[in-house]
Amino acid sequence: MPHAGDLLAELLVRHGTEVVFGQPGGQTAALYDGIHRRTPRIRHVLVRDERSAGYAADAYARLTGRPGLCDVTVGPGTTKLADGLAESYNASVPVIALVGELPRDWEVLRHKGVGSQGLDQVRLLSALTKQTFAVPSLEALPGLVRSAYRWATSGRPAPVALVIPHDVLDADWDGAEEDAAADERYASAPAFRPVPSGADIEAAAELLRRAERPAIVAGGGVHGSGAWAELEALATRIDALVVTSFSGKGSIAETSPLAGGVVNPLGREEAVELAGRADLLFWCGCKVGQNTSLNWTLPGPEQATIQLDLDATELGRTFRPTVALAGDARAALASLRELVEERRRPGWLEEIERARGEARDRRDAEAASDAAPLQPARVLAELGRRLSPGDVVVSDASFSAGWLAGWLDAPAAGRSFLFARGQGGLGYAVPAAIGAAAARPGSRVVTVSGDGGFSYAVGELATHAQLGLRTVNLVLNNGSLGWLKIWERLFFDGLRQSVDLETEAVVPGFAAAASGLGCAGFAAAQPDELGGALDAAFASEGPAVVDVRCDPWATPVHGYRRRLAEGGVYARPGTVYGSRPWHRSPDLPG
Ligand SMILES: Cc1ncc(C[n+]2csc(CCOP(=O)(O)OP(=O)(O)O)c2C)c(N)n1
Ligand SMILES: [Mg+2]
Repeated sequence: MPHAGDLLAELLVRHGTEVVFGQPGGQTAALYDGIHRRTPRIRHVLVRDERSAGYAADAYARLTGRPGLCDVTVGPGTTKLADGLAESYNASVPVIALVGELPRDWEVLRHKGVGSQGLDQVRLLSALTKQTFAVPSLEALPGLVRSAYRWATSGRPAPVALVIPHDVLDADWDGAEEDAAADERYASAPAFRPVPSGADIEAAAELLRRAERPAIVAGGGVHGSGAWAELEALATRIDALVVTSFSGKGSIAETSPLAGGVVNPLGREEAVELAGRADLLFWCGCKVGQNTSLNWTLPGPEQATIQLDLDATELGRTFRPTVALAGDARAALASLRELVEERRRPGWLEEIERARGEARDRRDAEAASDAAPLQPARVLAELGRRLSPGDVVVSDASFSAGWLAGWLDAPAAGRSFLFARGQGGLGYAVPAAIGAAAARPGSRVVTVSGDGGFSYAVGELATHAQLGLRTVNLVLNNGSLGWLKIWERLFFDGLRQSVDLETEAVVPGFAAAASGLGCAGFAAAQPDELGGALDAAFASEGPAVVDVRCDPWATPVHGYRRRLAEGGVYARPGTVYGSRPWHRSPDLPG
């Protein structure tokens, strides 16, 4: 007799889901049975930690636009999933979590504190999702699965959780065809593409016509909307600079003369410089968070702004845009392109070209370093030479994001870089690579992590090996929590408390760990060892790890570089937001 696990798996298949990432428990075994019977229409990927299931689902969703599916068992499975859901929620990524629960008649035991593994999962998950549904019965299951896809993909994409009691998932299902019906409209995000009002579009077009130094700040929403061609067409028509958030990297090919790179305190210098000089900043599918706004200093009070977001509640959050556009990026950019006449801005183009050239020269000089331990700039430049079109690059949190943003160009428009910018949690890259590989089966996936971040996720190398993934996992190993080491030194008078990850006697070796877990492992301590280690890793059939010994004081954060060069001791930074007033962006003159 088929059971609710069959019904659930069938509903997933009918919604276009082809893979689910997770770790089983007794409460969810029926789902595994349902998936097993439908393989290869749908398959299950076993990860070593539920945190990884969330990150893998997140990466899969970012690369495909379809909801990423993950499953966990009741209690400890759910608490470990929190990291992934938080990342997806804050980065607006559609994910659906299937969560095991105690049987319904054990509820009373949970409340008494004796129902094994029970906790208030709905309350916990509600803080981490746009919507959490407790499934009360088998009869309610189909409607709530359809609702999960609907909530995940319509409006602002986000994670959704379905909490399914053990007895509901084990219950017999009569196999009625109509139960498994799906609404394919919600199989990928965005389910709908709302168009901003004609008057708002015209007002935005007028600003774009008049701007002398227009700049577009492209966020993850450009990728989510698939608005690459429309963005480039508009930018090219008016000679607009295009800078991006980390999540928006690749909104435009960074080889384009209009591309300024990632604007962020650890992004590209020219992006920061040029964005500050624009007379019009057009924020496009970007939530204008702390980092992309350079600690809320962008937009400046004298800069006119257009803000475009699918989620209207984002508009005007930290400043009042001159023009606000509520709608889909692709639709809005296409309309603007139609309305705005072609106009060259030679002075602005020259400024862009000069800033790009000067910053590139400085980066090239740093990348040419022969120092040992190695400069991460050199490592990234060497990595870049080995990447092929179609490769996916996944960054861990910490400095790796800045090294990637600065020293690797997005070679073409499209999403080929993934950053954990929702939460910035360490340990994202290696698990996310599992989801990236599922989303892009033919592609090589490259991860870049620090040794601290990599340590969170070492166990997942066994998953890479078991699946035979074509991954190259680069560890920028500075023997420490480098970010915090620098922070303590600068802001706490040279402090060095709990930031070192090794002693003279004990130095973790990630190449050896990799080979112990079924991957190829390579190490480079000297500049002349680096090329060979990378070549060997790229030539590997299966997953490889390259452990590179790096300068512990190297940092991509502009402010730290300056302070380290000055060698001073600084006041504790405290918070900056409270001191920045909410302001109204002006109109352009004339
Ligand atoms: C889960 C988590 N814990 C703590 C932090 C705070 N944090 C930010 S950067 C960092 C250091 C990370 O070290 P590593 O991965 O080796 O990178 P490095 O700074 O050395 O380049 C820490 C602890 C975080 N971002 N995420
Ligand atoms: Mg480190």
